[in-house]
Amino acid sequence: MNAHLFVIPASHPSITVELMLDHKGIAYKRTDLLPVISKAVLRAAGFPGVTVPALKIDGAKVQGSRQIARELERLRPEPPLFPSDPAQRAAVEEAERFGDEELQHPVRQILWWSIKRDKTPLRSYSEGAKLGLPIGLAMKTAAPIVALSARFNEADDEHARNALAALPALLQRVDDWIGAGVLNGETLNAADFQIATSLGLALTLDDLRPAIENRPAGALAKRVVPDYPGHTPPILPPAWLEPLRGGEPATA
Ligand SMILES: N[C@@H](CCC(=O)N[C@@H](CS)C(=O)NCC(=O)O)C(=O)O
Repeated sequence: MNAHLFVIPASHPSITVELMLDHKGIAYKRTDLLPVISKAVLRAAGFPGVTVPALKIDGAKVQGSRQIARELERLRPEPPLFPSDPAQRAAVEEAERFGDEELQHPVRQILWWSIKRDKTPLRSYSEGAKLGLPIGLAMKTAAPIVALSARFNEADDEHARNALAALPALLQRVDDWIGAGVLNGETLNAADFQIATSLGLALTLDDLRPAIENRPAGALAKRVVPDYPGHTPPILPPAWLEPLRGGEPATA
């Protein structure tokens, strides 16, 4: 199988697809892209959309972590990403949809808000990446990329604060799915790979880690993505973190 994956280093849905390719035992070539510039490269490579993860596989061009999960399942059914039992599959698909549509973006907005405020941690998210130019130079040219990325992702004060306020309920839903056996079961499924990377990215922020690490959602992230790249020291206004301090999380 000929697979070529386009990613942005430390992009959570990109890591989801890397994990799923590994799960399927599919070897692949990876091209690392800088945010913003990624859009032009993907267009030039013939993809219809402008986001990563983007996968060329046996001639097909597939974008979006959920679409890619289905294509991988079609091309190589074993080991599966989805349960065969219809009710269990529906539950996994709902958790996967939640991970993509509800959990990914708030975490992305909190990260870009933080990086916009202080670009120093950006380098840690690109550790080991092959960006086609020296990492020091890439970081020196990062200011417009960060500004544009923050704008595309609506990572302004209002959205970042709303994202933080939404996080406790999102984490609770993950804990509940783990309790129900939909997530973090004996064999990992597409929803585990989808959700764990958003949690893994969130755990790279010192401001978020205490609200996540000691609960079932944290255990899932540590199992699936123990070495998530990047580290952001505390930067968020303490008042915005108040919603994360309410209530003791259940222990893992
Ligand atoms: N929900 C989509 C999200 C795709 C997405 O928004 N990817 C981001 C990176 S995490 C992207 O390509 N952003 C373009 C940019 O940063 O320039 C998926 O799961 O594939």
